Amino acid sequence: KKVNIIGLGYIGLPTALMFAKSGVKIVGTDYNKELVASLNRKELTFEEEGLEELFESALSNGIEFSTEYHKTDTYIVTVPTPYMKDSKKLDPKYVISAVNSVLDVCEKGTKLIIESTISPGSIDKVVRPEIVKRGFVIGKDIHLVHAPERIIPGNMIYELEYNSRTIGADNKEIGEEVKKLYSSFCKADIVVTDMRSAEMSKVVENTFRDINIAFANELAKICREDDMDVYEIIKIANMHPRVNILQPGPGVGGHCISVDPWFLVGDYPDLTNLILNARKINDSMPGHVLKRIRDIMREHKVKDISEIGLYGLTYKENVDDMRESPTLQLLEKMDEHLAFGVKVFDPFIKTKQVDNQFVSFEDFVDQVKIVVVMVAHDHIKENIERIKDKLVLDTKNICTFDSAYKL
Ligand code: SAJ
Repeated sequence: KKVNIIGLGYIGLPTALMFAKSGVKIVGTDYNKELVASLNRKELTFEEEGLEELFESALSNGIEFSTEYHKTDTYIVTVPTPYMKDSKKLDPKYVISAVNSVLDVCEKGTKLIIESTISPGSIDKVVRPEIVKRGFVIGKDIHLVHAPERIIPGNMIYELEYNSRTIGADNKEIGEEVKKLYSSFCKADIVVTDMRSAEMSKVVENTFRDINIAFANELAKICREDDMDVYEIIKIANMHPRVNILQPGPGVGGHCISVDPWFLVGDYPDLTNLILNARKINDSMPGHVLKRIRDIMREHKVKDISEIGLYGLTYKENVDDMRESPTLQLLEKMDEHLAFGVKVFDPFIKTKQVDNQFVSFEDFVDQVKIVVVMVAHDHIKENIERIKDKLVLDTKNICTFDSAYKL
């Protein structure tokens, strides 16, 4: 029987391809007709290291893509769970709609595996009621499983194979069956646990990283105050066997680390001082970058905003995803305080998604006086000599020359 993977985005597609490569019969479903058509034309929809080769193997193993749900007994839901900026809550509408579409076609005794990140408690609060409402008996007609994804953009294919995984299930036997399914490609440990622990551990992992980055960012601010070298200090501290501080930067973006901690803050407002403050520190970083830009403008008497260039629009290096990106947050802040006109460039952003501020790399290098490195793409590392004579604010500590200003 085939496994039907619902949602062919950043997580669903590589997962579907990996299953197919390992010999599992896969139908990938997405409601986006264009996306499905492009996959059927053998064209990938986003860039990721190793994805093309994986696509080839999956195609030769007969993977199918469709806009329709397939009648079968195993579904994996990898639809997006958008985040509502104002309420800081997760919007489960795509999960709800996927679950209902599965219920329309599935066989009795179906395993319904949710991989999408959800806020802890959502299986009970959101998913179960949908199933019960439709007259299905959970544990008999439908076996619910939560198998949160853990792969990192930029290294997804490797991590699919070598990261350990968590399977949350009501029923241990079903958990073991799902574990067997994922073992078709996952070489690492797969832990079977209860539903609540699976939901919670996923969010805890991302919250841990957010707090660690917040610590590094706070250190960067302290070091700025008295002109100390935060990178040197972190490097030395990390030589201690029990210290492992992450790197400061212009902010924390992406759809995961900057979002998931809010679920805990939302549900436990009285108990989440540390988590809330870590979020605040990381969210304050684009403002800190703006302050640094102002320092440099003042020092060098640069008055014209169009002489400032922001390098990098994506949320991190070597990916094409702009969700919650620190540069977009910085641009928003600049709009509040400065006139429009700062220039931007990113080698991964091909369309003019950022109005007419987006220029070619040639124009960028020609026209700006101050370069703010916001993202450490390989592209800028390879072209670092081209900006050597500019005033550079290096928020990612990649510059090989001493003249660069740091966070
Ligand atoms: N960042 C720093 N300093 C660092 C590391 C990261 O400022 O030392 C920034 C990045 O520049 C970026 C943000 O943090 O703006 C997040 O990037 P990331 O590479 O840390 O993580 P994501 O969001 O791409 O992926 C995370 C991963 N979670 C953990 O490492 C705990 C990944 O394994 C998850 O699967 C993913 O979230 C997810 O989907 O939840």
